[in-house]
Amino acid sequence: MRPLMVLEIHGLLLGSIITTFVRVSKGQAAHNMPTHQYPRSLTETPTSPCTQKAPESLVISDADFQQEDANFLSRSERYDAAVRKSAQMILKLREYGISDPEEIYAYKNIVQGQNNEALGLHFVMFLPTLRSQGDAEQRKKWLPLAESFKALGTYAQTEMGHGTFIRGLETTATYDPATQEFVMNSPTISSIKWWPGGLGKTSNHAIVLAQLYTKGICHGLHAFIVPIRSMSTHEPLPGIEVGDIGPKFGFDEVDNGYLKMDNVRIPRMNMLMKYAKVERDGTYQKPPSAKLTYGTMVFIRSMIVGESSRALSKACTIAIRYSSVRHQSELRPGEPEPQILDYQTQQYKLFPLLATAYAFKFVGQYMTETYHRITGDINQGDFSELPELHALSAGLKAFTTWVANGGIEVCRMSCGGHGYSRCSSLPDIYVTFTPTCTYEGENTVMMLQTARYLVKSYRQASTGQQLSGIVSYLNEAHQRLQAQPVSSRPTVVNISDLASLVEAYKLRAAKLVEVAAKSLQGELQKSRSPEDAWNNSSIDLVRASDAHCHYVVVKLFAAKLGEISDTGVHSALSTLALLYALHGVAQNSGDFLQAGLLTVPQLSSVSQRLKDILAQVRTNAVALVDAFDYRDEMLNSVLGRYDGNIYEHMFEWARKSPLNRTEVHESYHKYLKPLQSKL
Ligand SMILES: Cc1cc2nc3c(=O)[nH]c(=O)nc-3n(C[C@H](O)[C@H](O)[C@H](O)COP(=O)(O)OP(=O)(O)OC[C@H]3O[C@@H](n4cnc5c(N)ncnc54)[C@H](O)[C@@H]3O)c2cc1C
Ligand SMILES: *[C@@H]1O[C@H](CO)[C@@H](O)[C@H](O)[C@H]1NC(C)=O
Ligand SMILES: *[C@@H]1O[C@H](CO)[C@@H](O)[C@H](O)[C@H]1NC(C)=O
Ligand SMILES: *[C@@H]1O[C@H](CO)[C@@H](O)[C@H](O)[C@H]1NC(C)=O
Ligand SMILES: CC(=O)N[C@H]1CO[C@H](CO)[C@@H](O)[C@@H]1O
Repeated sequence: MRPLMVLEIHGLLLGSIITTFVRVSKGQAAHNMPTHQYPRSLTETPTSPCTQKAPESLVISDADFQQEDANFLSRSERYDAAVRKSAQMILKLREYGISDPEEIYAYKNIVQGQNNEALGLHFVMFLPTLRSQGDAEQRKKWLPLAESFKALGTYAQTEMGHGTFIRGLETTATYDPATQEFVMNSPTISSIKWWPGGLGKTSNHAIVLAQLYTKGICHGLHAFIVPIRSMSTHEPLPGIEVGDIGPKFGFDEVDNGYLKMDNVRIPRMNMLMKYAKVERDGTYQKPPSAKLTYGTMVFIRSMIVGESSRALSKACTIAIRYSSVRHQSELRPGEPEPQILDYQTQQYKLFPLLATAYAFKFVGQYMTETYHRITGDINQGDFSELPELHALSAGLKAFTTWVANGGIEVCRMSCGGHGYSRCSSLPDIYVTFTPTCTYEGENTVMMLQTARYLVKSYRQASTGQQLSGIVSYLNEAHQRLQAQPVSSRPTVVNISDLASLVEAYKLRAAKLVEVAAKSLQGELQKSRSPEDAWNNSSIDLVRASDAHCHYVVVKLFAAKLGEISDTGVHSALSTLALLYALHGVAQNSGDFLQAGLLTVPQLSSVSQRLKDILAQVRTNAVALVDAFDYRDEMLNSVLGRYDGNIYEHMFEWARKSPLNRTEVHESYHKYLKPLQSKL
């Protein structure tokens, strides 16, 4: 029996049933991939009919993906290994006929583990942008080149001096009718493209965002396909200065790059012209609607929500498994050291995060489903739900990445010193995940976008307009909040009842949207301009978005419970949902108190209830992380091993450190010995 099993025999069957539930309910389409049964021994864990883990098994059993530990490689070696894996992965995708973007995304995640992929941007930005913004002729020319990886591409938007505010980008594309070419320029240092993944060394093409000038007029940002390296020799082309931006917090294996262009001429047909056009003589045609480019953005943001759940559930798996193997200190004098998971404080750190990881999993599923539904509508020419989807994806991207980002670090610290070792995998998970708070829309800016939608909806509700979709609660809440002044309103929340808690989160969101809208209104009256008023209300606006997203997450978690028929699973996940909701109340009690949704005496009941729930979750904690179903090969964490046999493997891992290659390091001879002889 595995050591972890000896300590944790509760609830293993439950774990596998939950796995089944989560897998089945996400309706994961793995139809293109051959399925394999997991080679698990019956004595270790009960098998369930649905533990068919197609992509994982494909990758893990594949000798081509076996490799040395990236922790012991230099940055250049890590980049090299990442390119090799990407190249192999492409051949495999071909072999298995995987072409659906979501399936590619899933497969990529498994191949790369905690790290990134050298050709990531080619898949998530270059190809989708060619598909969505190229006209028929351009797609005919570029897609075969990109799909055969002759054209290796990235997406170069950010500049050294300009990120969030893309209208401020300085790169220019000036049309020259004499040669029917665009002349691309990076006019200043701050205009140098900076950050794009794969730009430094990997790509030979970049989709470059630049200010379009034709006939002396600037028409704003447009996308251009710029060849940056020779397709035969991979040497940079004339006028192009391209390279790697240097080491970062993480992303060691990725060549985030810079690009400076000096009078680089590209053919007219290299401007992506599905919507806006420049004719031969330089006449400019405007795009019909700016909304059309939202699709890719929404898709990527909904994928990032899934990323939040994945990163946090990995961190929880590692920390909770480790906490049940690790024994430390004394609780009762003279008795053996308890498992650290049996300290109430340890449970308080980890179990709410476990609940959060489940919550985000369901949010991710919901986002993907919603994206598909609304994309269907958009293809039918119905854009009505787009503003809501846009606001929702922006807010939930920010909400889930912020929470997961903080949560991963809590998991790491909860593992004590060993959590700081790279063998835990926690540092890697953190540094790889944390830029999701920044890229694809900086989180604060995303929250403010969601707030704009909320305030607009609030104003519509207060003029009696009926809202639809997720914000429709603003109608109801408006009437309710109007009807009763705070002081006389009875406490609405029953802290033992999830439905009542969902209701409380809703009213808290409504209240904070109201506060933000009123603050904005107040500022408008004394401000010089709406923009100044906006700036002066932005703390309240972000709080409102945060509360709105929190409500959506609690609501989706509660709704998910309705889909569960197995009573054991239902009870376990209901407990987690209650934990998630109550923990949020405790952490934001000020809001709930202020809105009159909670009384001061109730606060101590919330604390007591939370403690009861922690003890309840303890029984199933390991099973609940097992249910996330990460194979050891995917976690790549000594602390998070399925068998719990950590100490032996930690020693084995440390021995592999390159510093141990020789018994005596050369620095001894070079510096220490001479020093000793001098003193
Ligand atoms: C690992 C990584 C990979 C990347 N990959 C790519 C890529 O492939 N291609 C690419 O083009 N770019 C890429 N980027 C760049 C990334 O998209 C930008 O960093 C991001 O858009 C944020 O812009 P910024 O860096 O200018 O931050 P800034 O906008 O300068 O943000 C700094 C601070 O200012 C605040 N702020 C900015 N505007 C506002 C506002 N309107 N209201 C309130 N506060 C505001 C922010 O909240 C933040 O706190 C990558 C970045 C990283 C870290
Ligand atoms: C609170 O909710 C619980 C669980 O749904 C229920 O058993 C209890 O009766 C409720 N209490 C009140 C006062 O409504
Ligand atoms: C914004 O708020 C600050 C601080 O409260 C205040 O000094 C300033 O006058 C406000 N600005 C505007 C334009 O209202
Ligand atoms: C935005 O608001 C803050 C706080 O009120 C103020 O200090 C700042 O000057 C404002 N920014 C601008 C650009 O006016
Ligand atoms: C003493 C010891 O275990 N040394 C090991 C240090 O690491 C190298 C690999 O980098 C091993 O080959 C040594 O055996």
